[in-house]
Amino acid sequence: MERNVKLWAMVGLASLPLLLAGCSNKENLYDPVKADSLLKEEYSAKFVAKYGEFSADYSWDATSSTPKYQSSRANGDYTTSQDYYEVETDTKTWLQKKLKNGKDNSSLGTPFLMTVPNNEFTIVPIFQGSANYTWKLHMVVGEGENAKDIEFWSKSKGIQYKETYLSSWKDLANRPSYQGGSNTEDVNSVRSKQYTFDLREQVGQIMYFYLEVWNGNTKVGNMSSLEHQMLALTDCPLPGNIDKKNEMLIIACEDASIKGNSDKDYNEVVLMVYGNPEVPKPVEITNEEVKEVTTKRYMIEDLGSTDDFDFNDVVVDVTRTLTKKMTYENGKLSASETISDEQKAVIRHLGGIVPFQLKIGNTTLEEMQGQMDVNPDTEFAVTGWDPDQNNVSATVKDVNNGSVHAVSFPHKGEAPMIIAVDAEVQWMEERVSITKDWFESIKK
Ligand SMILES: [Ca+2]
Ligand SMILES: [Ca+2]
Ligand SMILES: [Ca+2]
Repeated sequence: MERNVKLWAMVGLASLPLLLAGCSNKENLYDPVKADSLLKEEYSAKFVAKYGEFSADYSWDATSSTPKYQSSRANGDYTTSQDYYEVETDTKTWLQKKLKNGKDNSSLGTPFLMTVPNNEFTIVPIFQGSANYTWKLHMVVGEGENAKDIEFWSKSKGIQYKETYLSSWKDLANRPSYQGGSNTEDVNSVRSKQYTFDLREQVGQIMYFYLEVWNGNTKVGNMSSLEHQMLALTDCPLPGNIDKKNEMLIIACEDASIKGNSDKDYNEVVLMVYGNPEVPKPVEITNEEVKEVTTKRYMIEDLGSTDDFDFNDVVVDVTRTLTKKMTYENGKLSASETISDEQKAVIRHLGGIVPFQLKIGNTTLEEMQGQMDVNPDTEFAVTGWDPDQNNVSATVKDVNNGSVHAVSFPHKGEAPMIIAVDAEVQWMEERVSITKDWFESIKK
């Protein structure tokens, strides 16, 4: 691979004098096919001259989290910490205020699932209320045949406590019922083992929790976040003993069916989830429907000049919103069906002079005039965009000789005229080239 790139780069550079010579040859200018290939060769050569060689497997797609619901099984699962995490008093105080014991707290949240973040995240049980039932905590990652059900914790497992009058830590599982049993409400301190997951291979996929609930040897049911048996609370202050780079989320669980005679206080077990920089993002489920939104920002070079790489000549955000109908069985997702696919494109910025025509998915937009340094924010309905395929292209017109150039999303190893980034990434100032470190963040 490396060798090919070098060779390709040398050819690119060696052809530069020929190209310059070619420009004075009028015959070449009027051969549109030749003009197109010459211009692109010139562009590639200058790109390599400016940035040096780049890996032949760069994809030029720097977006971080594309939902890929179809991909393979989770493999790494999780690791259990050697040390304990001690729950801060502030967290416990916040929790007890938020989740009033014995009160109906169901309005604090909706049914939800989550999406797998592109970083490790950690789950810690931080509170247990009084409960006769026992339970096993499951996390499901992915859906359909590839769904993986990971059982990673059970009631009181890995939790220790200290009474006000004791100086030593004891296992919660052995706390006598006359002292309060597994309820941590009135103990002085609580500490727990932590469960750290690395599911980056499944980034963007669906994940959710459920409690498998038992009454002695009789199974009561699966109490799932999909069916409003859990709350996702995002407003808890980050504890002082968690690094500030983390985001955190509280998951509060109700162990009796809220369709039955549950008190709906959601404090039988409370989990803290944290991750740097992100936790699994809760996604609200309304009427058993969920919206999966994917946005990519495409930054396009219009070839109006081949010596700047500002990638701001056309900046367009493309968004796909899939509405999926979810079907459950025993608290687990049994099927999801896409019931609508809405797509739009918004032209965020123009910074070039040549006329251009965008094609996004199956939709070819009207030709537009190039404009310098404007943010039109004009929106168009589009269809057929596939975020995994990056099927976005443009035709640009050379106003001097009328030649038309097709600009498409680059194949691996090609000098790019289009780059995909997250919609939060700002475009460059006029004629300020993107820097090389942009490519270094691009995944292979
Ligand atoms: Ca309850
Ligand atoms: Ca440019
Ligand atoms: Ca420009």
